[in-house]
Amino acid sequence: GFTKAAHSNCSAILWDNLGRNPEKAAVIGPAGTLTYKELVAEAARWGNAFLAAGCERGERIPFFLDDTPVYPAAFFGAVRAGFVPVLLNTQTTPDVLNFFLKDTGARLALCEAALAGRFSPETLAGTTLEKVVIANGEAGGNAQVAAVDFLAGQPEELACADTGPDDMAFWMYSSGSTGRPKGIVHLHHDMAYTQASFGEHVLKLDPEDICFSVPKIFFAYGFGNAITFPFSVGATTLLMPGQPRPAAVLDMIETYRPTVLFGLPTLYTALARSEGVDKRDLSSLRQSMSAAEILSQDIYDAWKDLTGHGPTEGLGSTEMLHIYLSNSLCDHRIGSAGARVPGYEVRLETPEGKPAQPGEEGVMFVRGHSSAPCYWNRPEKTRDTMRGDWLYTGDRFIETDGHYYFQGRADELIKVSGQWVWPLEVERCLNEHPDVHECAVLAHELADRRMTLRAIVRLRDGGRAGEAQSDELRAYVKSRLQPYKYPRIVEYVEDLPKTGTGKIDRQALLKGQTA
Ligand code: 3SK
Repeated sequence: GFTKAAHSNCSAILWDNLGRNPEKAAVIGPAGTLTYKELVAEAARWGNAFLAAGCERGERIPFFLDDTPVYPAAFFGAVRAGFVPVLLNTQTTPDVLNFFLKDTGARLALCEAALAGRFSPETLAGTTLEKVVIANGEAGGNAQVAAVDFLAGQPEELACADTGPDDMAFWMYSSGSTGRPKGIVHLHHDMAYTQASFGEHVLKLDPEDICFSVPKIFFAYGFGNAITFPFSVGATTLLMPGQPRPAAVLDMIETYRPTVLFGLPTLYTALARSEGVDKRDLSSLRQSMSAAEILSQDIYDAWKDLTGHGPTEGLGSTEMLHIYLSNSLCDHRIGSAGARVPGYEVRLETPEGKPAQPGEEGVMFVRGHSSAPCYWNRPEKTRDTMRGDWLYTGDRFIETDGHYYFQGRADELIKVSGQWVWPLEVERCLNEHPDVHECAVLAHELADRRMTLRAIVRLRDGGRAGEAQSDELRAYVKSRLQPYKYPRIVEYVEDLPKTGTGKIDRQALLKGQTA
């Protein structure tokens, strides 16, 4: 059966551990270890510090943080005191960070010391930001205060704000089809719902489990893996700050012996192909989860050879907070995103608006109580996506035997390394390069089924097609956009095919036709 707990404040997910296992390790890792008792005390200090700083009920507090114990402490302190953490991607470019600060209307933000330079005067221009609390290091500029000073003298007990299950609890941002990110609003009852659905029915953690989410906490996927699920059952989370390079991830597994690993296909590919992986001790892992993209049979098999189990694949969304389609350890169909997770309903609709029949393609709608009610300040986007209590996913699927097979996006967004890329943004960037006359950027499926970007470029006169030029174009995109948006494949053409109205004919390019 499916039982749902509706927390009136989602900090109960952490605080409930005081009554059952206060001395148990809640967080471990290179940035520090905290028991549940210690983590609750830290969270209380954060909540009290936000109150002392004059934060008001419902006020948004952007988090620009890496994965260390500060993240759960500040998150739970903020929500318990009635504030709204906004979990920001730390790869955000200055212009988008400036937009986030304006969109949230924040007065106070948290920033990792190593990233403090990102809060430059240009980034703060036109925003209402007054103070930046620097975590895990020293404060620099005038609006900055170090977390140690911000927290000094704060009590280790915190009364819970008078919130209700349907009150706004936290936000995450998703990149949108127009390129302008959308603030996704989540409510206090949403975390418990993901635990009651995916957590209890697929993941089935035990208090003895140690979870290791390589995707960071600011991703909805990482947030559930590293926070919601382990804390809901009194298990332990292993937090790894910094770049998750394969060797570093393998070192973490050997040192901290996690039992459940969470990653994307890109991670499993990198780990399975990394040098010396077969000599590493991966014996602590009992399950590995993969989401966001399709995993190839090769990598599934390679991971199974290394660990005794293939990665369990699922699919979710930031709007739904976590996974609503999933395989499981005992029922895995390779190439499928899985079956409906208990607690969620899904339906496929044909382009004519009719229910798709088994074997027929349709766009997926999903329904469940972890669904974000709206995008912040975006009524039209909200109307497009949140249709009654159904959420329009834009993902095309075919259902066979209750299992769903991804067929692509209904619009043009492309998911690369688990993150959405709008090809137009990359095209616009490339078009600014002095050697580019015009270009088109398309999705390209690699042999192992991961998606990447393919740029088809017509150079200006004098431009020289070749590897040096391609390297320069890739570096150019990486320096201007978030690095994962670079086109891995660059091809050159004399001319690009055009439609009758003079637009680049993307359909023709997809069919392999050039002008
Ligand atoms: O992309 C996904 O599959 C996903 C899974 C869980 C939570 C969030 C997302 C976007």
